[in-house]
Amino acid sequence: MEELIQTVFQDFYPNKSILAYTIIDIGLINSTYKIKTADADYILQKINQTVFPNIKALLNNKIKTTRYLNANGFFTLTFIENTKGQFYSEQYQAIWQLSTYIPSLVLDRIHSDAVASQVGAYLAKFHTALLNFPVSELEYTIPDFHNTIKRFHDFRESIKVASAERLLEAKESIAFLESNFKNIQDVANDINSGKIPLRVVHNDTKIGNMLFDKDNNILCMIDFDTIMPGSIFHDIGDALRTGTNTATEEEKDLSKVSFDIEIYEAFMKAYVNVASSFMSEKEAQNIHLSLPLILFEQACRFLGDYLNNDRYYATTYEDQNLVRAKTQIKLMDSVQSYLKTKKQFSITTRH
Ligand code: GN1
Ligand code: MG
Repeated sequence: MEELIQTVFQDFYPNKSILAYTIIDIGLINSTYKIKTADADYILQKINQTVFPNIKALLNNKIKTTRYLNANGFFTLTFIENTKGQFYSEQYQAIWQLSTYIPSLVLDRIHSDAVASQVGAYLAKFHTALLNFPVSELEYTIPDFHNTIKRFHDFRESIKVASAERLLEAKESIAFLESNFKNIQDVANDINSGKIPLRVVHNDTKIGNMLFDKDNNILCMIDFDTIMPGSIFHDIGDALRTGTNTATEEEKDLSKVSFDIEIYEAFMKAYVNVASSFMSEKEAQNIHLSLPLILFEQACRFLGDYLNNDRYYATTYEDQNLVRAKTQIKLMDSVQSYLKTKKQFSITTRH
């Protein structure tokens, strides 16, 4: 392993030697290493080419958007070129990327209203910073990534091929998804038809993809693998999916999974406060559906993968994808009960 990391790193910095490296195992898709050298630290990442077969598109999107943000004074990741002037290295039949390490902390959920407000405002500023970036310059690294309708149909297909044991284990979760599709169907169709506008969005805004300083101030978002045209609802929903859960998506004890209303309201207020300057009427009217939409979609993905015998997400034990699906379903159920009783935010768009 050490030799492998050294060889790859030398494609970028032939004259630097690695003092130490550690594996960062929080993502479910790529393999990530933190590298220490005498004068600086780096993040080396091996891209999962099964999930991202179109590496050229992925690199195009990441490099263009991070450069654009940096050029406009919006602090973000910086990718490093190798000695051939490429932003990646091909070694050991894999594609590797190197970026500068940002000293920071990673949280798995939001613990206070103050952090919720910060994350909400940050996300709206991130969207604002990309408003003038031409959507047409981005490619679809994973087609239909947040096409919730298709995710639901794929989940239904997985029911047909699942083993009898797994079907039985997943019975209640399957029934929940079947009967709740109607609640998110309209907003999902409005996204697909373009009634809700396509913008440049991150598409993987779980709290674990945000870096904080020691005082819990957000520094930047990481993991630009899925930056693509999409809806702001995808980013809002994914940040809230992880941010408002009192447990993590991995929690086996469902009694610990509940919806933190205060975190939700603080986040939304701060997001809307910044984003009302650009949101369309249709976005303003439907923003409250962001969270149930993404919870539903994520539950379809986890449960579908469970029924497909865990082909997509990394797992370390049997039934892990079922556990993940159940946390999403429990949270969606609570969110829907809350939304029924709650008067929606009244948002005046300012343009
Ligand atoms: C994956 O890239 P990573 O591991 O942060 C997934 C997301 C899911 C998330 C669930 C490319 O995120 O869409 O929301 O797992 N990324 C991809 O934890 O499928
Ligand atoms: Mg990701």
